[in-house]
Amino acid sequence: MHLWARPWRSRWVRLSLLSSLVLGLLLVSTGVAGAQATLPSPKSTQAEDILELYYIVFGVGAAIFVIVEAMIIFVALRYRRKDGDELPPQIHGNTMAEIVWTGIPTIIVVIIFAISYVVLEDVTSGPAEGENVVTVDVTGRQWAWSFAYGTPIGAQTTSALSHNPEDESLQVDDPDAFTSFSRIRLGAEHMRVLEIDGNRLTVARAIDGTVTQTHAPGTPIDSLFNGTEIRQEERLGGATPTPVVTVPVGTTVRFDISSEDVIHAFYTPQFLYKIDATPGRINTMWVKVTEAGFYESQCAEFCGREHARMLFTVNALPQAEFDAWFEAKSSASVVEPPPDGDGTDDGDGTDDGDAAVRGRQLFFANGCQACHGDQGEGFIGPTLAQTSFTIDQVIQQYRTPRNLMPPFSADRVSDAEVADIHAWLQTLPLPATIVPGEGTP
Ligand code: HEC
Ligand SMILES: [Cu+2]
Repeated sequence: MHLWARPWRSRWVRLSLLSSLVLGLLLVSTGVAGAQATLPSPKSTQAEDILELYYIVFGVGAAIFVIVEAMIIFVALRYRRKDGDELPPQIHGNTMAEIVWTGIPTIIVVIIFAISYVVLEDVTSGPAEGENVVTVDVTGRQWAWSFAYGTPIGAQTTSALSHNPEDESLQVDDPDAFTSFSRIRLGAEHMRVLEIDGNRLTVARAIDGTVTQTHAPGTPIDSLFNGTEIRQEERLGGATPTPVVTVPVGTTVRFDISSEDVIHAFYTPQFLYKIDATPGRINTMWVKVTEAGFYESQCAEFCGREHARMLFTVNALPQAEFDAWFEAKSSASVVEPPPDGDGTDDGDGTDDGDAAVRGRQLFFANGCQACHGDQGEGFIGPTLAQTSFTIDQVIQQYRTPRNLMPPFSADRVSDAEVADIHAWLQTLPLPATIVPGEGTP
């Protein structure tokens, strides 16, 4: 009997009906995911190129799919077996057909390769010679991001600094441009000035996980400042303080991305590509943003317990607003030298200046600034400047943190050192926006 008379009788017809139903449901379910189901709209020139490439590849794929499916359906219907059909002639090997079906895909692959290569070059090669660039140093760590910016300090090295991280002495042409504890950048390497002796600086190298590089005499020096801002955002189903990186619209931004601990990934959906933050090396991402706005972003590499909370936001400002922001931020973050520890005491028999100097060094040596900010202003952790916690409460927080903060045992930070850090925190100015904690004033 003819197959099409009672199609549901056929096992194959029933099977294909069932599978189309399942496939259809799957397809519909992708729509439920909302924004995740479609591509984000591109907000950088690089992202526009990437999207174009995506559409080309998708178009080629879709055309091949349609042609192949149409041919299969046509052949299946037109040449389906009819009652009384004999076995058709069997063909073995056809040189022409083989050349065609090898040649066409090869040509398609070569074309897609060539277009991809051009786009890749475009996206990764940075701006033309002499074009203005804003460099942002991005540091990922469990589980936060921080963003540093540099301003030329007008000084340069007059001696070389070798690749060896033990090499910590550096001669400069203008020592007056530095204060002890200035944070500087040579090439892409971060350092902190520990001591100034005539023209010689003693530095702590490779902070923020930056790779140690070689610096020839004549290397220009930038003064670095922490440009991370905090914004209260409705994400993860609640209000979350999220670190913000500020960039200009229309000027190429160079993100130098690194990590202090494990591998993270810097990902802004509207840029349409992501770059790993790898400890011990710097990966660069070029972006020329096309439209002002806040772009919600996140770590895109599973990096531990709080990975899902490792959010950040790109704040793209029109050039003039960015310049004003940069100006204000860089001058506000000139770090005043700490009390000099000259032996004066305020009546309690201790030299508070001295304690504050040590406290500040300990604060940075233990990486507290990563979560609490260079000036204890607060970031992923609460504002610590002028904390109303007693020393005992602070010690308790260090040994057994209430929540996210990693514990610091007594052999890492002794009770006496906690007291020094506490003394320094009391000397700090209160920031304009307080990140709340239990001991914030
Ligand atoms: C990984 C991020 C991180 C690091 C590193 C970190 N903290 Fe914290 N800190 C936090 C968070 C988050 C809190 C809020 C309470 C909690 O999660 O335990 C906090 C709370 C505190 C508090 C209590 C403040 C309050 O008002 O509630 C003090 C004091 C403090 N930290 C000091 C330090 C010091 C000093 C260091 C360096 C030795 C340090 N923290 C390192 C994240 C961090
Ligand atoms: Cu991460």
